[in-house]
Amino acid sequence: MSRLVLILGDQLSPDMACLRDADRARDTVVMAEVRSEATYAPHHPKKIALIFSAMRHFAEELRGDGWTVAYTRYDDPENAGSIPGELLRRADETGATEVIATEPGEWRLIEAMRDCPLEVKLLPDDRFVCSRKDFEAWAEGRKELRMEWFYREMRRRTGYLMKGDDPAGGKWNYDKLNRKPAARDLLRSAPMSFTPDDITEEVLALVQREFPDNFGSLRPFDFAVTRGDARRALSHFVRRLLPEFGPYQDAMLTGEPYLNHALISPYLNVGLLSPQEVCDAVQAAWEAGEVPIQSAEGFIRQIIGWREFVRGVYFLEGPDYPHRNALNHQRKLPPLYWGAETRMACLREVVAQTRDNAYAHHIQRLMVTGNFALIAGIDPAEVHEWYLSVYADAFEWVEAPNTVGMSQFADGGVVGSKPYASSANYIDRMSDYCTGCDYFAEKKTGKGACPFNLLYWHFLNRHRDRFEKNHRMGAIYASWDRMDEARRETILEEADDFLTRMSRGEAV
Ligand code: FAD
Ligand code: DLZ
Ligand code: SF4
Repeated sequence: MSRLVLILGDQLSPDMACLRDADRARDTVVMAEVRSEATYAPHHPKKIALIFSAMRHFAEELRGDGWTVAYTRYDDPENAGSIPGELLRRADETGATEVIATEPGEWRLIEAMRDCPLEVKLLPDDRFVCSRKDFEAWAEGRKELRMEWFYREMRRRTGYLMKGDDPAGGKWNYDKLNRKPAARDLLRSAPMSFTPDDITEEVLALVQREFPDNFGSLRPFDFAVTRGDARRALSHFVRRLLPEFGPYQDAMLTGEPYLNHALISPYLNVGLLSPQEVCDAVQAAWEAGEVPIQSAEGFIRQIIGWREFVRGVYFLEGPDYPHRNALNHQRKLPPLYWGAETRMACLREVVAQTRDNAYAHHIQRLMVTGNFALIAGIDPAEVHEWYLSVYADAFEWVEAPNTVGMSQFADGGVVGSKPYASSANYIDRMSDYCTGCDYFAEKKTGKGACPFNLLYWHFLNRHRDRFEKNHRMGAIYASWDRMDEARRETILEEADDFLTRMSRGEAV
């Protein structure tokens, strides 16, 4: 009896577990562009185009490898509109009763697969360095889950940047060397960009027609949509940008969305690149003396450390994780996140880049949009939906721990030991945003005071009970207490006034 083999839009790897388990002579691969996946969040048009185009290219590749592929396009009149619906339709057509699938990266879809009336065999997704089972074993009995310890274990396990049992260069982590602001450099390469082929042009027309109101610019569209092109993007990054990645990974510059970043997360997350091939390329460049240790280490840590760690946390914590709200933040996400006018230059710049490119780098996401939402007390569910929608690399297993956990502290401290809350000081040091702003980074109160300065103390004051005992935050509360009372009152009143005006819909 023939079986159905499900490939989702973020499972575009030739070595998927479900393909290894299937028989290309008699089984049918099912791929479907469906309404339920395209609308569970108001995805950026570039994200939908990337996924649909990469799916269509991958289906062609599978056919070339001898697979029978039943592919449903978004505008097919027979389209059932959901993944289980499409499986049922294809089961009727082929007579198959059994489905082989690889576990989806989102609880919502895992549950939908479990409820599917067909017999579904769900295989573990083994495209990661650390399996779900291994992460559970690592986490077992630990009072706190800290990325740094997990990362060291992954270094030992994979052997990346190791000299025997010791870290190459003598240190596990070179972050202290990696915090330089960037200067403008006309010679810095941009990430590699790709001209749409006929398949992509057809998808772009479809996305334009079907999703005209989604936030974000569809064109220019220059993402890679095949493995070959994603690999070209990776080697371009390793040769041209990685050597200076380390020192400048936290820097932000107006009009320069990418700096030394790789722009490979969309390719990794849909399956066009594997974490191992990315790390192998970095290791090889380091061994050849083309990349200094602080850049190689800074980058490999993101892949085998953070990326694997957040996935482990997402599955360990369970389906309620994305809905947590440990700080009980209830304020609505202000329209400035969807492009409405704001006087804050940093937010204006990061939101505009996000709208244009479906991309912002880590520090922009964490210390500008994330930091502001945290200190302004925005409902983390709304923040989560925004991040899940607007970035081309956003899939819940990786987005939710970064947003709900790292950035909003809504998980109560599972991902991070302290909240990423900061005043204007950090943004002013690491970027040039403040020079073009209506507010003044160095002004703490009064006309023109930067809202980050006001909201920072407002946040700390509101959550004193929770954070004052945190050993990494005691000194901050001590400096708050040293301020004279009138000044503290002024800060809190001005912060309240700002929040009221923002919630009223004023352009702040
Ligand atoms: P580089 O800076 O060049 O880093 C290299 C790679 O390391 C990335 O491609 C990515 O695969 C990995 N990486 C780095 N940091 C992380 C991290 N914290 N978690 C997981 N992987 C990491 N990343 C996503 O892939 N999808 C998301 O939906 C996502 N949402 C985020 C939301 C918030 C609030 C924050 C603070 C971070 C989020 N990140 C997310 C992590 C990080 O911002 C992106 O992975 C990174 O910006 C991708 O750009 P790049 O490929 O140029 O990365
Ligand atoms: C994100 C996405 C979108 C926009 N569209 C589809 C689709 O039409 N068909 C599909 O198979 N997958 C799509 N995806 C990716 C899924 O949402 C993703 O597999 C789950 O969120 C699990 O990570
Ligand atoms: Fe952002 Fe404040 Fe700097 Fe303006 S002054 S760019 S609001 S940090």
